[in-house]
Amino acid sequence: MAEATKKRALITGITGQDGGHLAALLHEKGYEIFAIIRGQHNPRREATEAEYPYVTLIEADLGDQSSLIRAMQTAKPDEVYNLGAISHVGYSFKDPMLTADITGKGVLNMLEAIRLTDPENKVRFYQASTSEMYGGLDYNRPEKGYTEESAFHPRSPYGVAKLYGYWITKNYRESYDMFAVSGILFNHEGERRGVEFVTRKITNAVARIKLGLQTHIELGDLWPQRDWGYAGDYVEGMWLMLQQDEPKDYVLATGETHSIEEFLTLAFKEIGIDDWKPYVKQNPAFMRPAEVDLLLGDPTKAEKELGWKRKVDFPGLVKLMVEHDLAIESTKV
Ligand code: NAP
Ligand code: F7E
Repeated sequence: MAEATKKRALITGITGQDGGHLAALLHEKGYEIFAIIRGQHNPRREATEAEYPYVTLIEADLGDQSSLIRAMQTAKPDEVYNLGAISHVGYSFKDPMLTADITGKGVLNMLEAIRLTDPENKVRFYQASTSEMYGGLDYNRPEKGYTEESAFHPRSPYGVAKLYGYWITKNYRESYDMFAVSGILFNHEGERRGVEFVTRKITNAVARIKLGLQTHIELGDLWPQRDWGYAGDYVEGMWLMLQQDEPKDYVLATGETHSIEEFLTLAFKEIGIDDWKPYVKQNPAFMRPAEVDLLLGDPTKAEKELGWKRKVDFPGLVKLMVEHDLAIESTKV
């Protein structure tokens, strides 16, 4: 892309999993990339600067609207991707107020910052909405999976806060004619996933068990089922949503669902262990006051209208994560 026509993007959540994948994708596409980073000494700053040297970091916080206005004035973006959030469902029960402030009201702070700095209404806005808004209960679950039309029933302070973010995004689209959309994304994982999430916790432990660095893993409930895809595929879908003629919301999912037990089976097989049970202990500390039993998404609309389709399947996802963690952990032996 020629320098003069370079598109500009502002990302929130650059230090997280999706922020990293998205920055890499937008860089490949020739964007000039800006991202907000919070805190006076963010422990992930150095690694972020090393991995994404082409990203300009701006100090700002989703809880501080004036800092978001300044970030908009500095970045002058064509597109804003709001990926920042308190994103851990279990943690949201421990800090529900912070979750409401950042995951919920943070979306409004960002939308207002855009409105105040973009009088011509040109900026396109992506909101990281989530399958956690559906809640995974039997009564509202269509057989082929949740769609953009399904009813919501969030089961955690995180899900409730995200539902606010979803509705305020829709409201700004309808009220102010903003190009503001939600991607309703089902779980997506990969080598950049935080170890506090169950897939990476498992693949990291499996690698360490193989290398003799750990004897077992402690987990909560093993029966919940998730529609797990690869994060690299999902950021492509986010970008596609902002390239359309019309602002619309889309579900991104694989259309398959698997239990944590199935994930354990495949992950342990990667290191030659057929029976994972002796290596797994259940610990109630990792159970939640209310659980989301089963998530399954129907990505038909995104496939038809965006031409989006996930490339990595479930066994491929587990394999790439275990291989990545074996490579990282083997440097510690
Ligand atoms: P993640 O790895 O947990 O990253 C969350 C990001 O939010 C981090 O960069 C974090 O920065 C930032 N953040 C937290 N508090 C903030 C604040 N007050 N101000 C500014 N930034 C703040 O999450 P992810 O997996 O990449 O997910 C990206 C987004 O998609 C999130 O909104 C998540 O809720 C949503 N989502 C994720 C999935 C999934 O399966 N991954 C599915 C659906 C929706 P610090 O380093 O400063 O903490
Ligand atoms: O839990 C169970 C846990 O924390 C998955 C976020 O990105 O995806 C993610 O939310 C399942 C749950 O992801 C442990 O109870 C058992 O049933 O990996 P998770 P999540 O809650 O599905 C959605 C779509 C988002 O939007 C969120 O931001 O695994 N589980 N034992 C455990 N979970 C964790 N974390 N740790 C355990 O030890």
